[in-house]
Amino acid sequence: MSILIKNGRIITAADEYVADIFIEGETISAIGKNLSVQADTTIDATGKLVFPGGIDPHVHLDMPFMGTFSSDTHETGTRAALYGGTTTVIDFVLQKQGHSLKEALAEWNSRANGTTVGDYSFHMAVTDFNENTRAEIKEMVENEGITSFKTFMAYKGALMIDDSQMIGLMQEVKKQGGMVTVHATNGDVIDYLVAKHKSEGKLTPLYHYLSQPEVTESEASSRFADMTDYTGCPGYIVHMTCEGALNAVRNATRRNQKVFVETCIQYLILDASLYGDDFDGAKWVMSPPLREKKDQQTLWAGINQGLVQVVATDHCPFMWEQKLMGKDDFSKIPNGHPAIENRMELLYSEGVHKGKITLNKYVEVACTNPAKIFGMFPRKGTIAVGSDADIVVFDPNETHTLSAKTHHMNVDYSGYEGREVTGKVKTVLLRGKVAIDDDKCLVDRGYGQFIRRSKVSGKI
Ligand code: DUC
Ligand code: ZN
Ligand code: ZN
Ligand code: ZN
Repeated sequence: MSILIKNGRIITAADEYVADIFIEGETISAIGKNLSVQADTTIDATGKLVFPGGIDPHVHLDMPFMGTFSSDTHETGTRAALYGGTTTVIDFVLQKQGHSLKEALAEWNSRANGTTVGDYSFHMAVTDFNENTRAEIKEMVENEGITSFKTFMAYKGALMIDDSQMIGLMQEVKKQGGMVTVHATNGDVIDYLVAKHKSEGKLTPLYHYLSQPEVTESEASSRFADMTDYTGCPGYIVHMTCEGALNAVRNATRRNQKVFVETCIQYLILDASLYGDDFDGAKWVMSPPLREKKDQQTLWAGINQGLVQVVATDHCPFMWEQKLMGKDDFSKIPNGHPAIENRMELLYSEGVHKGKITLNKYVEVACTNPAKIFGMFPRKGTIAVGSDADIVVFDPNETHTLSAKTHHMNVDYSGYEGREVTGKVKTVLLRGKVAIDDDKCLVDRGYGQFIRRSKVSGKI
């Protein structure tokens, strides 16, 4: 099976040029002007952008959390991702405290293996670091192709580890060639503020936001950076939202330290004014919460300064019925927001179309850097001879309106209902197969493959 994509404007993190791409089997076999090849299928990309399939390294599919499960399965979530131009996702396996990493991986494999539509990998969330866990880190890296280890500095009693566990984990992960990633907020301070607001009868979604002030994130980001500096372990801070936290990383650069930073699309374009005085704000109850306009400015600047390397989603959808679990108590609203399908189009529309980032930067933060940081490059994340043929053909001018009525995520509301975007995903290839064409999905459940990842160096 061969495919020729003709005459598109090819965008990578480094280049922009008009050429043809020839695909044989699952990989790109030639790139050039006016290629003279015989292809089974030809796609005319004249006037379109052609960029690598998006990589979303932060999604939660079918995840047990806060007494329920996130509502997208590995099937529905990866299919929705494909509709939105994201061909590979990295999902989180959660160790149960008191149990092993292997048990957790078996549980996630039982839900994801053979059910995904798009390609996927796993981060391992270490929620209980002890001598048994230590011995399993090497197995994860060497045998399972899982090279990133997620930690939580919040959610005490379920997910949080303390600083002594963090240091021990970092030392072991460094030794095995992996990376430690972190949800960096100060869980003790948040728990104190949650309890205080509840005791005062302050129970609406607004108080979710007011229980996680900027300082909880800047303090934890700074502490995490200090611990990675001390241990020498490669570090990555997920879903950064604010100026204070980014300045903690900026400070770390002054001692010549490198800490990777991810933000998510919602923190770039939505702000805390959405937490009004009624329950509607539950749509945006996520952790950390939305912040201020000044934080959006800092994050866009951080992308252009190279301090923020990745734009992900933290996709963690819940049906409105599930959100209602917290209708009388904000602390019972399942935390999370759906965006796996919207990230690439929103980042194009709000970032490239509005002149905040260049096209090359767009590809870098949405495709190339996630692949490099997490050990999938150059198989994923670029358009090059020998790379997987994961490709998006994109119309930069077509406008459309986002809505729960038309999205493919398994969730009955949209955080972006009625928002007009400029730019539309037209055709998506995954490993040499046309997966999406004109709003139709042409690959089945089970087409997605688990991507084993390489050891990482903390350098890109
Ligand atoms: N934050 C969320 O909003 N959802 C899932 C986990 C997290 O840290
Ligand atoms: Zn067990
Ligand atoms: Zn988190
Ligand atoms: Zn998350």
